[in-house]
Amino acid sequence: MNAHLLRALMTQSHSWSFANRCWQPQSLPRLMGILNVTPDSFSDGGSWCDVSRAVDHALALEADGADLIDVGGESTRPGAEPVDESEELRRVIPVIDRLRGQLQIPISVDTMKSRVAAEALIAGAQIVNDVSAGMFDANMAHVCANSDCGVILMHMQGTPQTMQQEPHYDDVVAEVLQFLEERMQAFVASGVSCERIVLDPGIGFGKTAAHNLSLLKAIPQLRATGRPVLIGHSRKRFLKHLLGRDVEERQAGTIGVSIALAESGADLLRVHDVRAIRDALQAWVSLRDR
Ligand code: PMM
Repeated sequence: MNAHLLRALMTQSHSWSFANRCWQPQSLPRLMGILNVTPDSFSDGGSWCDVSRAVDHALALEADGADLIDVGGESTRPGAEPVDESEELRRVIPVIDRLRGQLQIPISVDTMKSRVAAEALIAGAQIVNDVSAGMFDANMAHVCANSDCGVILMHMQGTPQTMQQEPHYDDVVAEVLQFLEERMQAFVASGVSCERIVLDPGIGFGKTAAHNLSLLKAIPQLRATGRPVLIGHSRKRFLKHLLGRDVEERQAGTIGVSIALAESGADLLRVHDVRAIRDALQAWVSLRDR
């Protein structure tokens, strides 16, 4: 299918349809609460490896106002070692299994592996969040096509092992957009309707601080694809560049960026500190709409 036909088929409504749900755009971005069941993620690594603690944390994120929970079993921080499939399955499936029936909100699985995605969908996840947009595992689009799950496609230059070595773009916004449109076309060609797809420019994935800032300013261009846009900026390293703060001191910076992203129309924010960001956004929008 060519790009013009694909554009013509797109609704431009930015609604997101998956698993018998249809999420329309709303005045505030929806919040994806982060649950990393990894020993080595950059900010919360090791905190939620025990299944019961992970489940309690997911329930707390829901109570704090998360709209969905993202469960990941492989760290993608710069330089992280890859995790083999059996270990990733061992980390995420029991958690998703326990959350099914306890959570009212949908679960996404943060994985680049089609088998992990497939098992997670069986266990109760309704969304696949693939930070490689199907580039790591060519079977990912097929697994998604065989389900009615939501699909998040993210841009990354290189791999987590190499991506921060020398990120380079001639025009970061144009190149990220082109990649995301091509990956969306590939998923559509495999049988995933575009209404099920969300796009993410991949903050921190093979980007300098300047690249990240350009992408954070490009929400309108990203949304011109017709698809909802997710941003994962929470506690990330560009905030060190902006504020000089280490990872445990980046909540205020994350909140400031969240408000700017809400103002420019981002549809979903992937965040650690759900309650603080929910409160900040609600206070901001109450004043704005008064
Ligand atoms: N960032 C991380 C992991 N998964 N998924 C999406 N869609 N977007 C992101 O920006 C993203 C992601 C790395 O951050 P973490 O270690 O805090 O989970």
